[in-house]
Amino acid sequence: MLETWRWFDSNDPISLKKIAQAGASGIVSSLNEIPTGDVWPLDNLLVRKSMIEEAGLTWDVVESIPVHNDIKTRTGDFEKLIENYKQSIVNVGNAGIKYVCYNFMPVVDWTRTNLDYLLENTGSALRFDMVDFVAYDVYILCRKNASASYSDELIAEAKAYFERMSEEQVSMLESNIIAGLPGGEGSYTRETIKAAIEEFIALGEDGLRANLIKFLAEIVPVAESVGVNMCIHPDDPPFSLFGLPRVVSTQDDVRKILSGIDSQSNGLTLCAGSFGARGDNNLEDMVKEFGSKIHFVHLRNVVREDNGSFYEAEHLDGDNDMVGLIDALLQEESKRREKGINMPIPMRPDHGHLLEDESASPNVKPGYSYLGRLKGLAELRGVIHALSYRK
Ligand code: DNO
Repeated sequence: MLETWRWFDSNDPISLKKIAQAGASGIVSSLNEIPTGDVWPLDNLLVRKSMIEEAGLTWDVVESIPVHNDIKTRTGDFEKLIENYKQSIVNVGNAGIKYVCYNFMPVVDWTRTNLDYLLENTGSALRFDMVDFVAYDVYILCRKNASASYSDELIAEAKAYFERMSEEQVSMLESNIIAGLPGGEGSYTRETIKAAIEEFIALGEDGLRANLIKFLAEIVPVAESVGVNMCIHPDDPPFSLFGLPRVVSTQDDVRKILSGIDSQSNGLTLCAGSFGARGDNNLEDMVKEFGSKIHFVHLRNVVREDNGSFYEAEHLDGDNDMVGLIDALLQEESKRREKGINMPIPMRPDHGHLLEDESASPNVKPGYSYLGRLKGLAELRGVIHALSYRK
């Protein structure tokens, strides 16, 4: 497996030098400075690439080229936006980068309710708490018909929680949910998010999936022509939020996407933490089924709770069998080698805990601390080495 690391850009508090010292050889990055929907210029890609290479690293994966909401709804200027997206893929291919991660989450990108969840060891983690989320949706955002999306029990708990909340807690929860997290797409106010939600709810799951397949039908041949492998990132969390349709949450969802447009360039980002937040997703089985179409992996673990809440655990701890998953990925790589295909799977330690040395540092992005990821990468590397040695 290729050890990679997410580096946002030159404003990232974690320097390329530190990343090289962590032992990663590859970089996962994105041109965040380009507004969503615009073409990524080849020149900007080449400048970013040479910065990375000067540090002795390689730019292996683009994460993400964000997909504009108008493409997801096929409204407004979507045809022009798709043309721009194709041109960005061509430019990425011409810059020599082989993988493009993207997602098709409606309205909100990855979502957590608590960015500083205290762990027993006094470090902190990211958490998605169902009761907090329902309190926001039903009692703070006051979305129309929101209560129809949840059980009576959850609504009662959310009401009790909302009644205890201070104003400060309300605004913190609101900004965690709607202001957007690092690398995420979309930042809203209460009014703009409500309008966006209505539009997507009207589309429904079948409508959203059909729009994804139509988008892929246009971009995948272009990706193929320049040697780029598209890899869709799952919904995070992998279930409906705000009553919105979700189409990349389960093994069956992925099956529909990959078979919708059958091409090596139409692949998957296996994000263990996202898919693994559902107990009914079997990660090893996904590796076996989707095999050669797995182009990129995010290795991260979660502890799930009964009502749908979860928090991000140590990389080797939590409810997903990380050793089993890595074993399955190594087997997939050896199948590729047997066929003479030189495509090691890029992986990155996804997120990390916030530990003492960085806890007072104002610039650390939620989930993207240095030490937490350094620890995660070291543990994962240990597993990879041990399993590779055995084979
Ligand atoms: C969170 C990430 C997301 C992800 C994008 C993929 O840490 O997994 O930012 O990169 O949603 O398009």
